[in-house]
Amino acid sequence: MLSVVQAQDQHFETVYRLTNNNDLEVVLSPYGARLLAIKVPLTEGVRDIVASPVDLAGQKAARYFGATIGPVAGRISQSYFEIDGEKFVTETNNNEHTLHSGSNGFDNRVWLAETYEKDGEVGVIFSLTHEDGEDGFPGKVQAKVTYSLDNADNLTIRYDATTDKPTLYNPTNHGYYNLTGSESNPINSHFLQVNAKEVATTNPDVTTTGTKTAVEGTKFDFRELKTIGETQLDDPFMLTHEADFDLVLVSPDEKVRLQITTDAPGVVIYTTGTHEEGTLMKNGAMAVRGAIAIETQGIPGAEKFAQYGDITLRPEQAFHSATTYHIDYLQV
Ligand code: G6D
Repeated sequence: MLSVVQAQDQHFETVYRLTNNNDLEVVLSPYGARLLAIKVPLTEGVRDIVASPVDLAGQKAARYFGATIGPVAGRISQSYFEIDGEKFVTETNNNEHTLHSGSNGFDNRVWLAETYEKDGEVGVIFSLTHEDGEDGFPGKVQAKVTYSLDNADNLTIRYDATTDKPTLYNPTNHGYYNLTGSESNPINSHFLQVNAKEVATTNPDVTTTGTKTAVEGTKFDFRELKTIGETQLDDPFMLTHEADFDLVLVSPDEKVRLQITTDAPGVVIYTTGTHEEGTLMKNGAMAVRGAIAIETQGIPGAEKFAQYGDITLRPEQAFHSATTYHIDYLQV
């Protein structure tokens, strides 16, 4: 039955459980306005496709699993940006760059939460005020992240924000997935399709160069559904938005499809490596390549390179973006 409830969880303290008429369940935390679980009701049992550390302490240690990232996702190279000729300096926390807005980013905040139910959907509205100058970002930003679940098995995340001064705003959800239901299985046999003809070219330190690389003939060519194999990704795909979905991830047994549609210009896809290996997760210890992060967003580096778009937010504007995760699953 379609419902949203606040509950106390032994591992994650306060959580919000969204359930629809098909018994699909989404679990959220106010810490980082974070996606903790998507529990898919397969015939053989419930399969949780979201990779997450086993408890809140693990989430705080690992930082980004399922979290809302912001005000600016990705790397701000050299930890500075300019707006209207004024220079702003942000925290250096990754080589000489700012990753995911620094140590005090959206993922590391406790958001206010308000549940709602309306015709055909239930959800949680997370809100946060990011004060002028906090972590180096100008403007008092009123940020909202709304998760909603409907009876057609769509989880939608909506991002809304306003500012009282020109600033940067490029949020994402840093969801990690393993559609087998256990992060101790490498994701190599998952199938992936990404409707993108180009990626933003990256440097060895994963900052972007300002150029684009055609995917044709490269490891980035996922224009047709195929297995991920040993492909390592930590790259921004530039979505074409030409098909009725932008990307899809399919489980090795083909019982679960995660079909994603977004109005964001791009998606950073990151296959985990050794630095997550061994993390104690809900469903076992993290294997190398035990999950894949899918982060719809503006193209990282846009604050430096106009050819990547514009992530400036001005007082006369309001930021709106939405990403829908449609979960298809076999119940036969
Ligand atoms: C690594 O480069 C990657 C990032 O893209 C990712 O978000 C992070 O690990 C979790 O720094």
